[in-house]
Amino acid sequence: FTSVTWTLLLFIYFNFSEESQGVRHVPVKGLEPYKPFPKKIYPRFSRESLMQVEGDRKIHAGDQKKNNFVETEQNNADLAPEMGMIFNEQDQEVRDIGYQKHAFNMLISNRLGYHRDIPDTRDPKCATKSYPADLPLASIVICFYNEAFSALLRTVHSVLDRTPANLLQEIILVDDHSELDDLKDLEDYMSENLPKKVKLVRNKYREGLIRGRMVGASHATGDVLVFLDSHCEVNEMWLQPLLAPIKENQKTVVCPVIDIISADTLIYSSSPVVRGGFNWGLHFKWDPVPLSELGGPEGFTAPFRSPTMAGGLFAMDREYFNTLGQYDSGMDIWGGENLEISFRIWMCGGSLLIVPCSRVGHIFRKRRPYGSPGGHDTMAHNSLRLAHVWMDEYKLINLQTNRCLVAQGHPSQKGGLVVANECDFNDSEQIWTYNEENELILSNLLCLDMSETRSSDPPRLMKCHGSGGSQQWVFGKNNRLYQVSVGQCMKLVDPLSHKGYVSMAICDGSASQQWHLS
Ligand code: LR7
Ligand code: MN
Repeated sequence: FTSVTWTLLLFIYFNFSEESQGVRHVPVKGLEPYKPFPKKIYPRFSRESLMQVEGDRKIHAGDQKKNNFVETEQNNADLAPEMGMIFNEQDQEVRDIGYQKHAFNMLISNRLGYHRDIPDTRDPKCATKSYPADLPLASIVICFYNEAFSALLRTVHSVLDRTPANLLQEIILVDDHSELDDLKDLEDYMSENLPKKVKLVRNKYREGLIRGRMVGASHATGDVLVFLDSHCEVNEMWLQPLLAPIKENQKTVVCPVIDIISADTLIYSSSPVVRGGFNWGLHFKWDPVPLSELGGPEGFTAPFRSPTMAGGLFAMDREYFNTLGQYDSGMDIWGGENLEISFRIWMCGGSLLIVPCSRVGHIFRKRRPYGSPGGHDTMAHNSLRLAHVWMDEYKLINLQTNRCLVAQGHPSQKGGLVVANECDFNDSEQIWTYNEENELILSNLLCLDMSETRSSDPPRLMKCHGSGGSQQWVFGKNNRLYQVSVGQCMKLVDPLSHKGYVSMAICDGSASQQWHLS
């Protein structure tokens, strides 16, 4: 008799309306064909030039021209292995300080300079799409706090290089009270190298990215706000596919596909097409996109609906942003605002789409290289605000955490019912044994049983009889807990009630029928 000890936990998943009428498509009728934006070839390192670099070279703002760049169209991946080579102590220092302050390889970032070619990661069919000529004007808002100078400037230049000037109203940089010295000289670089369209706002105090973006938006004059993190590179034709659905419907908020820029090699690579979700800890996560959301004549290139956004990269009509009340200005520093604005959009008549033909790369770091001023857990603070504002009674599910199946009375009481209560992992009376006979035994005493009951009655705790059937429980598809003799699944009766009653019901894969062993 071998047995495994498990605790039963119940999670309830939040379902966004799935009764989709299909994906909306960007209209193509009667529009001018897209004329490719002239592609420039930028100077960059070749293997040879890199091997010849002089000893004490320091690559920094504006130093690019002094270096031995060679014109090439090579893919960034071809050059990457040597890009991080350390020739001397300065290189070592740049690399090490970079990891410490920014959590990515700043040596490579600096060497790449402010312009580089990146692979066009779009589906080839995207290049044949056309968009209206009279798209709304975009104001790009980029907040930064202690960003690596080269990463910030590459973000800005990639926008200038790959955005048609007639669609770009302005780029607004919001310095969230950075302390790094080189960022204090940003005006010098800007006045010498950047068009007047690029503006800089400095926060007097550290506001965090949420209020930082609100500051940026308050300076914007374009029709559409486009938010970007300060370590991004926009790809070929990134903006038009974002603006077109907004032109069509002011309440449509759109995200590009976020490509991956490696924190260690700065190699730019394509991301799979996924959509945003979340878990009950209110953490953002990626989910696969159901095929039913992807179909249509445009296939995988059509915008599709997403329950949530990752947060950093999206475009939204400026007026609609204001109508919705912008962000929750009580949120601090980092975290939670991405789910908050997603809920806000869906619950206030808008919709959120991911646009596969728009690609923007983002440096994915392994850790966040900064804290919050008071050392507070701002993610928790912000998520609680989100739960209180938007989740109504659903916040009870979220704030009571998970529930575990326990005896309603004493676990040794024969005929007693079971209920789902708050989990307590130190409570031995919550420990179930699930054995090879598919019996569920509570505290090594009684078996979960459905004998001589109507099929919809709640399960009881009875003496184990060892002959399967009414005491046989099988975990199956959709985390269901199937009762063999009754032919039904165990269900939490009212997920929002504190009572935690369970009963049997026809298996339907719904959230209230999902049970987990942990
Ligand atoms: O106090 C701060 N002030 C700022 O201005 C802290 C940060 N910032 C800036 C920062 O310099 C950066 O430009 O705000 C921007 C975002 O901060 P990151 O890059 O540290 O955030 P992240 O990329 O780790 O986290 C993601 O989730 C955040 C939740 O608050 C934000 O929504 C980020 O924008 C978001 N990034 C993305 O969505 C990119 C794709 C990541 C994924 C998945
Ligand atoms: Mn980021």
